[in-house]
Amino acid sequence: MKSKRALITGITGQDGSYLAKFLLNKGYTVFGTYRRTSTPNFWRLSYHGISDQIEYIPADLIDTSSLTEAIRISKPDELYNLAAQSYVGSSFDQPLTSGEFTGLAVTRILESIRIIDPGIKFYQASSSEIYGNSVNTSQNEETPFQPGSPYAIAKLYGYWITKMYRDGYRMFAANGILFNHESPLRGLEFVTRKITNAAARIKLGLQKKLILGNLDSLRDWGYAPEYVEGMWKILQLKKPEDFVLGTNESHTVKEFVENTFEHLDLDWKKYVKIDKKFLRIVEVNRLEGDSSKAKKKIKWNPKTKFKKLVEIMTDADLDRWQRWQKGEKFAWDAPNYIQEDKTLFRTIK
Ligand code: NAP
Ligand code: F7E
Repeated sequence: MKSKRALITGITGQDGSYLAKFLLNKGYTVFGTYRRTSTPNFWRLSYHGISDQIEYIPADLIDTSSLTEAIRISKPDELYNLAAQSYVGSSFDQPLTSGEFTGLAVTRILESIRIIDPGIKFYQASSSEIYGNSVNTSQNEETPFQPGSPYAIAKLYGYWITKMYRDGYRMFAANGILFNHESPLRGLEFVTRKITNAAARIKLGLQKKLILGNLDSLRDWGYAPEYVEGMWKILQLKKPEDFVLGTNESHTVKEFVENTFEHLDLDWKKYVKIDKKFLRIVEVNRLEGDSSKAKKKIKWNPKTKFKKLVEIMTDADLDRWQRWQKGEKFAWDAPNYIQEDKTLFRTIK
């Protein structure tokens, strides 16, 4: 039987790399777009040991012809649109490119699919951020949206345009409304990895303190490899539908800090400081994903609980810094990362 073909935008990111690995294991031919950067950033694909199994296509979300060309060359059965400016914090600093990459680019891809081959199945990486400060304690597919950041507003545009192409052009276009999902491959600016990376360094005497913003916000944190399986399951249905993927549990940032430091036998209160520069212009206080629909219709049921997730991430960062101390060379992001507390972010006046 001919192997299926998948095109992943954002293959160099956390989810892109896990999804590529998952699809390769299923026998897919995997194509991935990457954008030109001054320094190579394929470390996640190297981590999985799959960098030589991908067919790479250069493309940028602002460049329509490059996206069209990617679809024309790869002739995918399934297209997973994971590329985006994905950091909520940066969307306040760069609201316009966030709108371009995270919002308008979805239409660029959908239009290219419509013109080249409307039979391609399309997955849109939507986000729990579109719920914003919801009055509901947990959110499902019926919960009203009230996005609070340029990122969330752009994602909501992406959500609606995906639905519009599904309804209007009868295309297989589906939104996965994913709640936070993390892993040792998470970007260093996101709070979970910022905490586990800093705590590992503190444990080894490489860092003295960890500076954070709002410790009270509640998030529903799951384990990324389980979420990419959910993306695939959404595209295996006969008819396109939108799904919430989350763990149905929420925890505060403070709990994440406590669990991480406790796992390393450290007293977090000695090391964690608060600086208002890390407070969001608009904060989303509580998100918790009710994924009953996904459980029922696509048999998606995340197994990794909060405490286990903290341990996986903390152990991975500790291990990497220990290997680094021994002079081992391996593909990794942390040694080249900037000191975030020296960055002048846009702040609340
Ligand atoms: P990520 O690690 O930040 O990866 C984002 C990817 O997008 C990277 O490959 C990045 O390329 C690419 N990209 C950014 N701007 C681009 C541009 N202008 N042209 C081409 N590629 C561009 O994000 P992630 O955590 O894997 O998330 C994947 C998707 O799911 C994103 O759309 C995100 O918004 C969404 N999402 C994530 C979560 C979560 O908790 N992880 C939850 C809900 C939704 P570079 O490597 O070159 O930067
Ligand atoms: O913030 C608080 C911050 O940046 C989580 C993305 O994948 O999930 C992610 O968005 C919480 C917020 O993720 C710091 O204020 C405190 O309340 O890790 P985060 P996010 O904004 O939830 C959604 C679903 C996505 O779609 C996004 O793509 O942590 N927080 N102190 C901090 N956050 C950061 N980054 N840094 C701090 O120092």
